[in-house]
Amino acid sequence: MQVAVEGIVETLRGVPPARFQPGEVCARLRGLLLDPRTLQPYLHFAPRRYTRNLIYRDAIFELIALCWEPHSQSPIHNHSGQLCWLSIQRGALRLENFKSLDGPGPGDGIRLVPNGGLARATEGALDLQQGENAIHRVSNPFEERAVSLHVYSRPYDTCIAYDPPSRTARVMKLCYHSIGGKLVDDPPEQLQ
Ligand code: 2CO
Ligand code: FE2
Repeated sequence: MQVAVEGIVETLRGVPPARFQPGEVCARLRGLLLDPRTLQPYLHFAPRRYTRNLIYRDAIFELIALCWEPHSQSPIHNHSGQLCWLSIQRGALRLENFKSLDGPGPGDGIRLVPNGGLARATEGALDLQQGENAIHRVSNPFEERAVSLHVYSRPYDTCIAYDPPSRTARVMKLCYHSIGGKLVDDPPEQLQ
């Protein structure tokens, strides 16, 4: 069954803050397919990169639609101390998890090793990042555009981005490409 974007916002707002935890939220997102007509206002693509489009935010969670052009990718980054649910709504994405041998950083001399994932996750797939050491990269190495819906609790304005060749881990600011369906005046450039 397809659900309107407004419906999932209301569903998530109805979760008591203390129960905004993996089990409760996974139960609401598992198998979720949004009505594409209601998602459309939040879909803004940009050449060669992914965009972050804010649908809803309060003190407990934010709901974001990410739009992935073919051959775009996120940096390798963390979700430390935060819960991150990712639900694929269109197309396919590669999900790669990593583990740091040297703590989360930021800093130098940080070695990462692969820690599982999915080479090709498709429509309806649900992923959860949790724990102090959640580090991952999401990419669209395929030939079709992809859209994913993300729930972050709590909302998240910075993360740590990792560069394995130089073993560095740096704080990175996260920006929205659109808010409530409206493009921001100065869309961010920093995402790959
Ligand atoms: N966390 C990244 C971001 O919000 C996207 S990868 O999926 O969690 O830009
Ligand atoms: Fe992420």
